[in-house]
Amino acid sequence: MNAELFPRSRTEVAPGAVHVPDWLDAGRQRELLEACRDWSRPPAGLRTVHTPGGGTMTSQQVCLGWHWYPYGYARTVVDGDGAPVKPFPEWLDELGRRAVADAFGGDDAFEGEPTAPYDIALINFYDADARMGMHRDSDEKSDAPVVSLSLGDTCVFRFGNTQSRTRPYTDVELRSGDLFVFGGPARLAYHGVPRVHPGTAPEELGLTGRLNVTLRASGF
Ligand SMILES: O=C(O)CCC(=O)C(=O)O
Repeated sequence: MNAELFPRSRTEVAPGAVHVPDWLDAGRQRELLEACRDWSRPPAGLRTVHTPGGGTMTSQQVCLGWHWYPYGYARTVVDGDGAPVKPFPEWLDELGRRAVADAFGGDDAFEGEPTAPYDIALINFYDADARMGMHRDSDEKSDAPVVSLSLGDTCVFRFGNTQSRTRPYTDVELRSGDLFVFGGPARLAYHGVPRVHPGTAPEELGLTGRLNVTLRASGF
């Protein structure tokens, strides 16, 4: 039995930032995982990202639509094998728009969002030791909300403020199938993943580790 003593519900973590637990059912999670496995294969597959300051990101990444590198976007994997970035499928745009509608449904401040189609996906894979430091998603021109989907292991997702990497922030537990959307006044908030809880993925999913898919609109 998997019943929660205190069922999780939609929560507005900050103005414009919404957590929707269990947004993807088990079947949809499996489909998205299979797609992530395909996208991870070379060419333009899963890669380790190095920052200009000499750092190495502990999560591994693959991109669709536009290739993100620190700190910009390109049409080819300029910091990897040089291959053209994989195409962004239309169904991911539909998924992104549905996610925004479900997260902000009935919220007048988000009436009409997003203004641009989703055309970028960043897929991050976290093993047990991987983390992501506090950062802002600020390399896009569009201010359409960022849509984040989680698969596999549970993580601590730290959602902060637009001014600094430090407090105030809120730690949210993101589990497999959860949706997190941030737009409007929260679009440029600092956020990160300080911790992954290994071995917490749903057994039937068949994933060791955590995958996060963020959908963004480039506005390019
Ligand atoms: O893994 C996550 O939940 C966050 C990913 C993230 O912050 C990013 O892709 O910019």
